[in-house]
Amino acid sequence: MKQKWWHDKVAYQIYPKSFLDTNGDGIGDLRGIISKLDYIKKLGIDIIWLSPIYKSPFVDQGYDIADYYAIAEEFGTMEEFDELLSEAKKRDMYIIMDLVINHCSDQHEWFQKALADPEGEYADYFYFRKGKNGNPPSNYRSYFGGSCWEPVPGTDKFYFHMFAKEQPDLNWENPKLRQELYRMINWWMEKGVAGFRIDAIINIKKNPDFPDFEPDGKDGMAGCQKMVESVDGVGDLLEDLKKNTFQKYDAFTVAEVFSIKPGELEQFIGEDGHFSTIFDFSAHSLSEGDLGWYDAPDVDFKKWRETVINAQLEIQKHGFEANIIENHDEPRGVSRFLPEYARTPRGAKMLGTISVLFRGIPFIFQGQEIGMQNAVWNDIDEYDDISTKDQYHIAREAGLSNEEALEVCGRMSRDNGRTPVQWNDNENAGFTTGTPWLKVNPNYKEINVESQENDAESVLNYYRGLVAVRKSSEYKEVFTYGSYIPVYENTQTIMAYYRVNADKRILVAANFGQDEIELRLEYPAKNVILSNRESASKERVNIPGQVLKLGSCEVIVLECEHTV
Ligand code: TEU
Ligand code: CA
Repeated sequence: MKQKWWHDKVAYQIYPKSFLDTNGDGIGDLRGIISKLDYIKKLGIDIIWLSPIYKSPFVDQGYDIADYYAIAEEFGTMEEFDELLSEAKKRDMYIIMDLVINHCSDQHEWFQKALADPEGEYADYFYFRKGKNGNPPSNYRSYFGGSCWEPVPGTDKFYFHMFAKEQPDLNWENPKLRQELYRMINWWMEKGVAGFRIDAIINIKKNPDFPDFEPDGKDGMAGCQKMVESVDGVGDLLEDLKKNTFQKYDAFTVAEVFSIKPGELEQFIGEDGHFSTIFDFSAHSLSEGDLGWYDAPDVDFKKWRETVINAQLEIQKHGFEANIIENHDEPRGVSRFLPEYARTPRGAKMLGTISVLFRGIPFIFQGQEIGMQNAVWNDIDEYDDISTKDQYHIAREAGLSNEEALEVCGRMSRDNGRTPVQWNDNENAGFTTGTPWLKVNPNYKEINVESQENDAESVLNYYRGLVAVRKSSEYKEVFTYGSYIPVYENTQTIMAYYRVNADKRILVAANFGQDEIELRLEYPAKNVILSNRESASKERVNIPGQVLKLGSCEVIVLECEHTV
């Protein structure tokens, strides 16, 4: 396999609005990010992904871009962005931007011009279609609820949007539009960004006929992803995109791809794939409801284990995926993937170890490194997220009470990942001196960066050690290129795997259960590389007689004898 500059990197996602506010307006900003670069560096991070910071009306928190060449005033200025780039560079870190090119904002000048002249050239930057007897052209339900079609005022036409109505989809069949986007991407590359996280990119290919699908809900509509799943040809668009942009710069690209067809992984992440990598969302899919969040199942340990093992085995045949336990669209991983007894610092370390040492590019989401958890939400008005509001209504319409619907949102809301980073135990967790745009999780007195800085046993210091192990000169090779081999997969509570290359065999083993477990080692132990056992009991981490004892929520990273 050809080695690439990003293969051995560790990435960190910043959700700027919630990271750190430095001017008291309650909104995180670029200054805040700049001031924490040393903190991020100390965590061992190489690549920083910034969720959108472009000019936007923030209907969908910046995923609705009004100007691809401007920084949102809320976040700062282009000068500050340039400063961020150069400060990151000084520290050997790379910045990647969020690239939202399936759609833009309805405030973008292209869309404004399209509305002003629905027969003109800009209308063809979007999907403007005649309705059927005054009804929308097709029965698609958007990802955020309601029809995908919105009337174009003063005409018999509708425009297409897969997300909010303020996020009109761009027409990728139009070569002019594509050129505009490529020019913009190259402009950011020239500026010095190292690449992009690419938003919702699988959606760019439409079926131009927009055929109706069998309704899948009481509203008589069908989820618009039905069209995405049934249409062919996205690969041609993605290749065109890559050749005209990323490839010329050896950029790092990580795409958000939810549905790819069987057998297509090679085309996406193989050596000549459309992208450097894509996120592994296999675990995320386990708590997807058929009808909405309200019928989303809890994550079952065995199902989760089987799913991520299969994903790892499949992915390594082709390349690398990006491993996450949470992001800005998800509840916190500790609250979602761990049973209640494990939602502790110990559990957070365990989950982090399993994820960070997987084969692939680890992405750590802001706050994950201190074990942030879901917040408690008492009222639907406490939420800001458009998707949460939609899901609340879906739940209510399905007959759930206010309390029940709130419970559902509390479990699943995207705002769980978006509450401000908990920096210290001052008011508003040190995030802002003003009023935070979204509530701070009240558990900030117990969970915050400052207290963890001073605690050798904290989740934060553990994560630092974990990333350091992964990147250490001794183990970097095996954790980057070593193969992934699952083990003990028939046990009740153990999640374990080997990372193996020509000269090393590492066992990563975690006990997700409540009782201590004994495992017979298949290969003699050489040394303990990492353990989440608290220091008072660390001396117990020796392995007499090849029997490994793992207490509840204990994880161990063990180098084994390796003979080839
Ligand atoms: O998300 C795409 C997406 O399909 C899912 O996030 C999903 O629809 C959503 O979480 C439903 O709750 C990307 C971004 O990550 C997300 O923040 C944006 O809202 C979306 O695209 C639109 O740009
Ligand atoms: Ca601010």
